[in-house]
Amino acid sequence: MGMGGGRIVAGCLAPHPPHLVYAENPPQNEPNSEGGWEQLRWGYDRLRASLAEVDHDVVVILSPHWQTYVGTHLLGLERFEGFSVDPVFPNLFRYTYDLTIDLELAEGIHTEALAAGLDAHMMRNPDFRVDYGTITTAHLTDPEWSKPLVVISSNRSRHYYSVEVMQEMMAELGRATKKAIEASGKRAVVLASNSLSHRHFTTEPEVPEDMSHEHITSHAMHLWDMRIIDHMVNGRTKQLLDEMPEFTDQAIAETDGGALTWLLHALDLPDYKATLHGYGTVIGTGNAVVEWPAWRHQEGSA
Ligand code: 2X7
Ligand code: FE2
Repeated sequence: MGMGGGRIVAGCLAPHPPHLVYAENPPQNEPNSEGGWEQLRWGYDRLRASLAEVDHDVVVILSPHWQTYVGTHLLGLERFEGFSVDPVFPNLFRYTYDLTIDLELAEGIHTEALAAGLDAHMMRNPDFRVDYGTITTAHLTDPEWSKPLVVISSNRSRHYYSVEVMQEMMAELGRATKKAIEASGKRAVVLASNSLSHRHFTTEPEVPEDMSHEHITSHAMHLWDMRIIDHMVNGRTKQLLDEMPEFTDQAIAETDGGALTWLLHALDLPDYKATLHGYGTVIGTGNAVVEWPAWRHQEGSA
């Protein structure tokens, strides 16, 4: 791990539709499927192959489905075990998890967040049920669960205040995350667990994985998703951040949880091109699997 070499080696947009876990039929998930959503699952195959080439010690995730209203929370015990059910799709996602936390780094981010003037808390309840967004993103990026995690909540400032306040607070949290990773001496992969446009169909086909029903909910949602992806793959981070409030409002985007804003600030506003590993819709929402290969832009990295 090399003390002194602490850094973010890759950052990813790694969305969490539970349908993707359902479609893979892993032993941890109860329901069985005939597949489905292959475009996105092939995207995750490519992301996993890419991350396999990047030496790292820890994976840091921010999920929009761990929603906190009094500050940012971090999982604060070495291990969390339990059974996670998606409340909207209990027919698809009933997953037995057992995850390990890098407590030292979680504490480091907590300390840096407080030092930056943010409110932050460690979650020390051993019976706390980890949200399905975190579990889905962790599973899809590493089905072996081979690395310890740091798990960060989504402070819902977009909902109790405004989308602009969400941006400011998540920018600060991103900078605090970067600082703590650098001080830790560890090499981290950082994951924003969110979809892009997020208008859902309100009914499901009889066979949920029947792909003849799957498409984006509207042309407007498609245009927004393509615009945001174009910014990412061309290194236009600042423009993306400028447009984030409008995108979040107009595309009902899951960027409302702040994960993408947090990630882009943790990566220090990258001006290099991100790699698009895949795009696809899930029950009408837009989802992109994207990687910022930070290690390629750091000296002495391999
Ligand atoms: O949480 C989700 C999501 N973000 C996208 C699609 C379908 C279900 O759950
Ligand atoms: Fe979601």
